[in-house]
Amino acid sequence: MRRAAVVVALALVTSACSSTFGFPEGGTQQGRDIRELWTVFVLAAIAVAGVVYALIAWSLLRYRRRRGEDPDALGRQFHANVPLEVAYTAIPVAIVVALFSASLLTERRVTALDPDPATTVEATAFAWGWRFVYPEEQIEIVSPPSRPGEPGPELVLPLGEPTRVVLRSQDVIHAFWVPAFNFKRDAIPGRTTSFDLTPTHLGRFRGVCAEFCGLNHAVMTFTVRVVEPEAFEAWAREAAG
Ligand SMILES: [Cu+2]
Repeated sequence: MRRAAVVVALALVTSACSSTFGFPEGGTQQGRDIRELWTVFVLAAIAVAGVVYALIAWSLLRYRRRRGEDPDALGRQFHANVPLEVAYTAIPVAIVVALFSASLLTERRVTALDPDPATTVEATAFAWGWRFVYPEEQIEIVSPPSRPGEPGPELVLPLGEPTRVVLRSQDVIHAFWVPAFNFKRDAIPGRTTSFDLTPTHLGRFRGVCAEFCGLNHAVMTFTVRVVEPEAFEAWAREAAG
């Protein structure tokens, strides 16, 4: 029985450590960073829940009314317990400070701009599509007319290298969202915002507009294709020509 419990506990702990707790793994360095922060939060939540449930169970069992006891009797009454009160104030505050600091550090890393990105894409959102311009490579990719089933334009990124995305909107508020990258950024008319994407996985990833922007919002999609850096060079030469 005890051995079975140990096996179950070990299985839970090891699966928890390798699990992403339902969060997408993150197809970029920045996305992974966010997922790791999520993992820290879930582990902290599990630890807090474990302590709370254990205390509830202990209180229920330890202070239950036993047979033959006076049903109206009160337990031992006391006023103030300074060490206990300090502990149950200081520990949650320390947890909040630690999680806040972890969030702040992650946010700084995720939003940091590489001083020397491998390439730059000027992404412009409009109702209802996207224009991706690579100024260095002299490439322009524009949405085909958006409609259901139309896959939208393709953004090509080199693997393992930071690509600077300079995001703008031409008309109303849109949002650049690639669910597999754990990343979303609003495109607000009159404002320019920049972020870096450093892909860690080859493949195609679905991108969508994540801010309701009118009739064809739902079909305002795009695809991100991550290729090896050499394949990116080859693609860029061909696309420019
Ligand atoms: Cu939209």
